[in-house]
Amino acid sequence: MVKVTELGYMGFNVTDMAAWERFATEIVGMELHDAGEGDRKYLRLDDWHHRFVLHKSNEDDMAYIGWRVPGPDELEEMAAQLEAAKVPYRFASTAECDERRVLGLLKLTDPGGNPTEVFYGPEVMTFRPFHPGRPMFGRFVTGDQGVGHCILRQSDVKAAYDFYTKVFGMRGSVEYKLRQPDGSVVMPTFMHCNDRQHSVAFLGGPMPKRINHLMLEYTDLNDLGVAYHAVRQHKLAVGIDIGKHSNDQAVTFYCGNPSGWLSELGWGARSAPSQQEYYSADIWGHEVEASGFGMDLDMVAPEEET
Ligand code: MBD
Ligand code: FE
Repeated sequence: MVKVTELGYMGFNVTDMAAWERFATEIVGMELHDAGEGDRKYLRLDDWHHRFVLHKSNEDDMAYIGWRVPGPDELEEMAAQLEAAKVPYRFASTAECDERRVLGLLKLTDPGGNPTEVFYGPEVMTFRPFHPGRPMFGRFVTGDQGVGHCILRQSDVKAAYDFYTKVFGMRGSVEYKLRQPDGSVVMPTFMHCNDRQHSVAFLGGPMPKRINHLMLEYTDLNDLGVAYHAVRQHKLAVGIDIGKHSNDQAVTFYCGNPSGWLSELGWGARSAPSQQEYYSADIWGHEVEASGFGMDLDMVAPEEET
């Protein structure tokens, strides 16, 4: 069976391009690459042509997500796996591949209705080294671990689990049982496809957008600190304050981005597990602060509860 190897890229539909450019570069540290196309701008995190595309739009949501396979044979095999699982898909045209700066591309939707692509052969601009949008102490963690992780909308978590394991070849499970103040228990599911502890996760239940958050990871704690300070200085909404997760053990915080969904910024994550575990709280912090981001999730360790 062929497996996806990384979360490679994403497209975002955005209403406020200027606000996104400032947020992505000045606060997060991404490199803006304007190819003069008018309706879109690129964001770089490493030597790839881009990792994210900002599309000028009248909605604020994820437009598409791209999962990588190693090469052309694996793309063909993935097509066969989609066929066998009766998931509708199509091979993208040469023009569509060029648009994404990849050699080959399949287009489909996941069980949650999220526009999903499987690709091989991204354009890597070895002649154009990553140039951060603001001074950085280190870099973004990418390479074999892909660009980061996200939480996507899935109305049927079982269907999502089956798709991401049986068709995309990922592994994972419920990793938390979080008892909430109202007595309910939230059980998020986390999936991995490489060393990154998770590349995609599902909360289940209704979500206003396809995406809840996208996590990017710094190699240097100072860059997380600089981002956190800038978010506080600019008085951006903080959905979940700084803390340390039990599953990936990353120090992270979540801030509202110009599209009104969350950008999780982090540092220090550990690798994906070889055997699954679950947790009932985070290690420290991660207090819910601003509500309205679909992450009013009580993850605070018992000693910290007031
Ligand atoms: C995460 O990255 C996350 O977003 C949540 C809710 C729990 C653990 C790790
Ligand atoms: Fe996360």
